[in-house]
Amino acid sequence: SSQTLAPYKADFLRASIEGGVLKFGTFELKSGRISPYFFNTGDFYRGDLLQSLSTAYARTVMAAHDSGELDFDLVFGPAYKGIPLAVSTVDKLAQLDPARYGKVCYSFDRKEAKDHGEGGNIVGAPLRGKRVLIVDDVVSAGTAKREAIAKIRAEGGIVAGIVIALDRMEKLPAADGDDAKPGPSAIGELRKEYGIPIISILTLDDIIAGTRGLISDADIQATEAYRAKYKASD
Ligand code: OMP
Repeated sequence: SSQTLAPYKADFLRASIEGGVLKFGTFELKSGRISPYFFNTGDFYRGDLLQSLSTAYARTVMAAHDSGELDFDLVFGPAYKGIPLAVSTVDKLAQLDPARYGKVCYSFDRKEAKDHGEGGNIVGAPLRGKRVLIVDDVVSAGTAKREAIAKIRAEGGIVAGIVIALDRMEKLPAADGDDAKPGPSAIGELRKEYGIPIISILTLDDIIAGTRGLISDADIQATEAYRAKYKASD
């Protein structure tokens, strides 16, 4: 039941289902996998939903900071879906603890370089020499996060960690395309490769444990079958 989740996680999961952010059906993922569920942070576009989103990100960031797992100077949101995440998280951090987080900055990238006006590829605080916390939506196979890390490094930033809404707990796609084989987790490989903390508000296990009674049994069974097929071996 949702009792097993921290209250802010359970609230976030409930808001995600009620707001239609977490959907059940048939969805083709970026990786080509066909999933019975999809989590779209772009759908937190209503004021009350945005509040629950930014509260969940800010609480997660603060807990990781308090435990010593994460230290950072600025929050970076990769375009496009990361932009409202970074802005609303910085706003919420400053609101929840102004003494500690009032001076934390945000920035985001442009998808296309601008060659007039102020120029450059980054909007917001410059990244050079800064410890950069990436806030982003979902990790499936991990491709999108690799791109964001490369961009931050090219701007002279030091990637300090990643906070995401959902870890789908999936294995990396096999080189030969055979998804029946066991494989290491996409998030685990990112952690190892970059040596940074990657913290998710929710995991697929949380969704399966926390949505009982909120969605149909058929949707839960399909999601469990998907987990059995694609869950990483580590
Ligand atoms: P990877 O790059 O494979 O890790 O996929 C992550 C990206 O897929 C996210 O940044 C989203 O653009 C998209 N996505 C979701 O937003 N929600 C999901 O539930 C699943 C995906 C996905 O396509 O895997």
